[in-house]
Amino acid sequence: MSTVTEIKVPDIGDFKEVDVIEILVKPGDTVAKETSLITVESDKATMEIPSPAAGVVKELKVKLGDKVAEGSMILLLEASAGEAPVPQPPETAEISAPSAAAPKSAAPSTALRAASEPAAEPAAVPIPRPAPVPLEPVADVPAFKPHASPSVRKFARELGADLARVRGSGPKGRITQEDVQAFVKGVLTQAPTTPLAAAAPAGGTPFNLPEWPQVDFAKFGPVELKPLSRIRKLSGANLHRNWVSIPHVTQFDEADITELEAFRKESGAASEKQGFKLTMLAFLIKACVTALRQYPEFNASLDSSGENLVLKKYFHIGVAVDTPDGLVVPVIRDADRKGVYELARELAEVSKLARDRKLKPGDMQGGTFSISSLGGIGGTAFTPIINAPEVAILGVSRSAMRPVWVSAQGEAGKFVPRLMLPLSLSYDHRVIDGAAAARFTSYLASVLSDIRRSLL
Ligand code: CAO
Repeated sequence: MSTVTEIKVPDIGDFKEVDVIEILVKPGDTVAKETSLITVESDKATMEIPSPAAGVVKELKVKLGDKVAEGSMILLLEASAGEAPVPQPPETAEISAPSAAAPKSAAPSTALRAASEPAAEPAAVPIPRPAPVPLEPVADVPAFKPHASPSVRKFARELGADLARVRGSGPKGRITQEDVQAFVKGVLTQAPTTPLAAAAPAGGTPFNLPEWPQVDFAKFGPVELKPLSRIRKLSGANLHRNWVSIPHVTQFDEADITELEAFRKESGAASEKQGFKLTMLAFLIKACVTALRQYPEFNASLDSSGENLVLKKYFHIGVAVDTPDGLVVPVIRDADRKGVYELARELAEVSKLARDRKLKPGDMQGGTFSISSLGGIGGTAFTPIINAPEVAILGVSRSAMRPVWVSAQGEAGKFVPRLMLPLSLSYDHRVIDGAAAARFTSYLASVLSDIRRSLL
């Protein structure tokens, strides 16, 4: 007698709800154990959910666009003759979002991958690479990281199509199987494509740029090939997406932190006894929270329709941390409820975790606003890239003692030496106007010059 089993979404880590973006089987299909059933996608990653057993698909319980979570029913599976009943729930899906700490043992078919990361090939089934020359001149450098599910990647590989050249028509520019087919057809009928024109996000203005220059660098001198780290590839793809899809403007300002720096030094002894530094960054987080309360549209995200602003009533601040493998942005949660000592201690902990590659994906999620501080390194200003789906990021450069003209108070009519901190606020101009950004940075500067304001 055949057994019909409910196949459900396994543990998908911290992802509460994900979209069903592909259904890879239909009723009547015979599937083997590990055959991919559906592809789901979070804002950061795609994952194929494999069948935990062999059998015949009796009935689908999901459709495209459904939102599913752990335990949601996918389909009914009739076990093949001789098959043991399907164990439920199937093995836990491992997350491999941009974290160096992702477990190495994650099975490729169940691993949540960053959306633009190429799918790992199953070790036991090597897919022969076809000779792709007519479809993808080998010398071309992909100028855009393609966003496609593992099965579409496999399909493209089998056809020898370079996904970097395919325009995605799915949500968020995702490349579908139909897009790959259309691309191949276009190439075969000599349709003109350029890497960026092909890669322009769906619905966006296609770029029509000259081909990427192909240069044999070795012709000009000795070179060495250094593969990009996994973190750099993942963060690079996200930075590229954010850079091309958000209209950035950067507002520059400076804050007089003379008193704040003196206060920080005075108060630092207590934290040093406990083994951490009371850093300027902790005060910056505190001051940013005060400014975000005053200007809530900076602590917000556009919703997926692009028609509403989601104003967040919590203050989770992302902090860019430079690691030998690239940039990561752990999030300090509920910064509004923490004092500067607690923030400083937590900053020391997360930056150590980041550098030791021990951050978990959850440590980098849920941010509402980010700060990138290069002050300890140098520079006078820079233009940070917004960490989508946030709408603003504060860049901080190196403070310097400078003569400032005083026009009021006791020392009116004189230059006085003041410690000035350069601020660079990049914002999403779809959401924030220039005037609002200027108000935000001047308010922030006023809070930093008199930190008592953050108590008000
Ligand atoms: N101006 C002048 N000096 C500064 C400063 C500023 N704005 N900010 C920090 N410093 C000084 C500190 O006083 C400290 O000096 P001492 O060693 O003499 O005490 C030194 O720089 C190191 O500062 P810190 O230990 O307080 O570290 P931090 O809080 O500045 O930075 C962290 C911590 C994790 C943010 C930082 O290590 C880091 O990774 N920064 C890089 C972020 C980045 O790459 N952003 C780029 C994103 S866009 O590509």
